[in-house]
Amino acid sequence: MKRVRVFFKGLLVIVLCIMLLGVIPSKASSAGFKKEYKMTVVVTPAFYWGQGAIKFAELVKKKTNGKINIKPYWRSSLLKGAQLKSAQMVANGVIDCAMESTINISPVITECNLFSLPFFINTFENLDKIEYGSAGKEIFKAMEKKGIVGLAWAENGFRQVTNSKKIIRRPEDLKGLKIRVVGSPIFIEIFRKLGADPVNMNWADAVTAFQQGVVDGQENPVGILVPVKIWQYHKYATFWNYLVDPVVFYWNKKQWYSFPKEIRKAIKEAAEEAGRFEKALCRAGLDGDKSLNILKKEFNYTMKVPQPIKYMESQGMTVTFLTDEERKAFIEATKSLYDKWVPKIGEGLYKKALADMGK
Ligand code: X2X
Repeated sequence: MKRVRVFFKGLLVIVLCIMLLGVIPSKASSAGFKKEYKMTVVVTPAFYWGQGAIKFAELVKKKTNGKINIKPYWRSSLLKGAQLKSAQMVANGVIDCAMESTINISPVITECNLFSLPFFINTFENLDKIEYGSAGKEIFKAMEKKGIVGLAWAENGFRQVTNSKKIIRRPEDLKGLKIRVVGSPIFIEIFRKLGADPVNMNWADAVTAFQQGVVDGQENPVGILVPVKIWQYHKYATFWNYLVDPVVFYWNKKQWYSFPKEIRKAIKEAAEEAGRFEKALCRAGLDGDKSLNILKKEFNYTMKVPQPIKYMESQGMTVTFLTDEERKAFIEATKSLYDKWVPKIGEGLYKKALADMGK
């Protein structure tokens, strides 16, 4: 009888051990992971930027073997359209992550206004030098201090002005034009300096404003202008590369460092790859064959609109490029903003950016 009891006790111990061994590893592998990680994005999948967000979510799922599922929420819907609140909401953990423009990050990370200094960074080469140079690193550090971790750079692009009234070649041409801008102070100040009448509005409301003619114009890069079919509302575009709009993949800091190392590595790699893809979409046809080739060779992707400027013209738009002389007048008109904004951005960061560009 005693032997039988010992046997059953032993059996029970073995069964319990097997159960524990089975349960513990599976619990550990899913421990701490949410069913869904919310990502805020200001645009929709119709835009190149939105395509980059989809690519990121797909790559993260693949590289983490399905452990991390990111769901993009389009048109800043988690923020009721208030795109400028994205960094604050990711920093406080209400939203897990974002793929956002530096303009929309700038209320929390003042350093991000570096990219919005008028006529400061004029070429893709200079932008890359800054992003992957000492200034870019300093911006990521500033982000960490405020509770968000920058994972990789992506892009919206150089912003160009469009309007329904006239060709813009000189600051005087902007006089009195109602131009929709993001509600970031530096944008309002730039357009006031140029004599325009800036109207600040979230992107979620902007298209209706174009349709109804509430505003005469707006400014955005090709990656927005082509998908939104801006020619439906505006006949005139001036390509002046007056400032640039990078996009950053970023994550709530507390959550980020709670992830195991291999998960962080996988997500970061996904962000870098999705960023490379999305940057190429936004630059396609604007940097010779470079980005078109990246898309074809690395991503097996053929661009539907490989020549965006010609395409805009074929849709009836008049696209204007400034001469150096004309450009100078815009530089002169906005130059005083540096006195106010460089100290806010940080003298040190500004100098690093200049050095990164070799200036
Ligand atoms: O609001 C805009 O213009 C947009 C979509 O370009 C940004 O989010 C900065």
